[in-house]
Amino acid sequence: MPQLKALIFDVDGTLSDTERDGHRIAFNRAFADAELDWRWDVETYGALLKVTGGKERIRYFIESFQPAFEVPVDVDSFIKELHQSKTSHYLALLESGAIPLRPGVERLLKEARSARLRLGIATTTTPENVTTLLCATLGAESIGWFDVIAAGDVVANKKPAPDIFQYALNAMDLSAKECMAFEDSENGLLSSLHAGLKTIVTVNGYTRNDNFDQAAIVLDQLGEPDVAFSVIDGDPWGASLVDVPLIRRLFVT
Ligand code: XBP
Ligand code: MG
Repeated sequence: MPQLKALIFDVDGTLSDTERDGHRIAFNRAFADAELDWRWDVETYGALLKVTGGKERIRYFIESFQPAFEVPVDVDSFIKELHQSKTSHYLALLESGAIPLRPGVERLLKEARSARLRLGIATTTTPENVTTLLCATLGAESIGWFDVIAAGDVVANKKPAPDIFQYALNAMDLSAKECMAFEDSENGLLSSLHAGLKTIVTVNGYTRNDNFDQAAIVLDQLGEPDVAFSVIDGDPWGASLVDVPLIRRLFVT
């Protein structure tokens, strides 16, 4: 039976609830700067989230929601520049402290380190978004807690493809059977499962109704000593928060 050696975390929706009040706001500020009359309200953004990757999401929006938009000749450059503007706005939101970690994240990361479990990140978002989030919430030294920050365009095929988790496993020189993944969405779970990882899911407002078949357990959050998680699916083995003992229990089940 392989031994648990590492935890690999998704970022958006898992480490922090970044989409509704973070990325979505940043996209809208970039659209305003570009004098585009596009505004992604909460509901529209929820529909657009089925496409992972900010650049891919803009392209999908143009193709599926803006039939009358006069697409620039060099649409790739147009999207790239718009996305760079969005990322600048998103980084500013992170640096302002507007986006905290979800409950239990800091606690679990520190517990995992104390238990000598290695840590990795596998995310679709832009690498700078990850390091800035870690700096803003845990301090700059937390970047070094992770053996790999596998992020964004480092792989050609984004989630739900397994590429980003496979990239992280290769970088850590680990097999999927030695790791537990943490995700928040159906796209993310498909990615981690197809890469062969058991996966703990913590849902959020946008993903609560996603399909999480085959997840090790589905929760509303990781929990804290004074705030128990709610179990949406799976067996918590009597636990009220996600800690290393529960992860080990789920890992061998
Ligand atoms: C979520 C995503 C990202 C963000 C936007 O990534 O799909 O595209 O929505 O970030 P994950 P970018 O859940 O894998 O962390 O604009 O930088 O892509
Ligand atoms: Mg996510």
